Amino acid sequence: MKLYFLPGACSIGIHALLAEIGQPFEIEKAARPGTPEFEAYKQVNPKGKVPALIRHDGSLLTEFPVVALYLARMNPEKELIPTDMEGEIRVLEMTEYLVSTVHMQGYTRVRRPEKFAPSESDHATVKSFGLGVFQAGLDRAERQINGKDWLFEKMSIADFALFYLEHWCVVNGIGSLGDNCRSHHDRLWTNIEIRRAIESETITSS
Ligand SMILES: N[C@@H](CCC(=O)N[C@@H](CS)C(=O)NCC(=O)O)C(=O)O
Repeated sequence: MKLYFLPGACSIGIHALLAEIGQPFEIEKAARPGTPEFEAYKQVNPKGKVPALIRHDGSLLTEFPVVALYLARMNPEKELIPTDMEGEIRVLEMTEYLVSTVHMQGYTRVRRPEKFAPSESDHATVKSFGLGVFQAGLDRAERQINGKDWLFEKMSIADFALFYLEHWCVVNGIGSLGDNCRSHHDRLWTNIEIRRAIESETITSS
């Protein structure tokens, strides 16, 4: 299996998940739009995004929640997705919310306002709206953890979606973490396998 990543991008959530699972995998740096390497990367993933996973049979899998679910199902001994239907849909509901709303509708507005409004004069408004969505997501996660170690009773794929958002907050100073989210972030970040995996992204790409 091979993970295509961009250093520090949302693919760190899948990278951390692969490190937690502990089965062998490779990583390769993807390319950003506007770089000479991007056309070649689009031959691998026509969407041009990360995370992108090349599976054992050579096929491509994209979209964070789906890649995470696939990895959890492929490694059932790690119990990263509940096996009862109610448990499973609640974990998927949270994962989907964190990626599709908090990241794509919130954080992306703050970092890339030009994707939402061509006129620069609108960017401050777009960013402010995005920050509201992003912070509301972090606050919702904060309430849901409520003194537990994880979003649900056990560690699940949703924790890896929350982790990359928390990490962006810590590294880029966007939004703020409450005590539960801060401890949740640090619980994953101080896991040596996860830390090594994410730090290797910078080494791989230099
Ligand atoms: N819906 C996709 C979104 C992935 C996404 O937007 N990834 C960003 C990185 S955080 C990306 O590849 N950006 C490249 C770019 O557009 O420059 C998913 O869930 O995986």
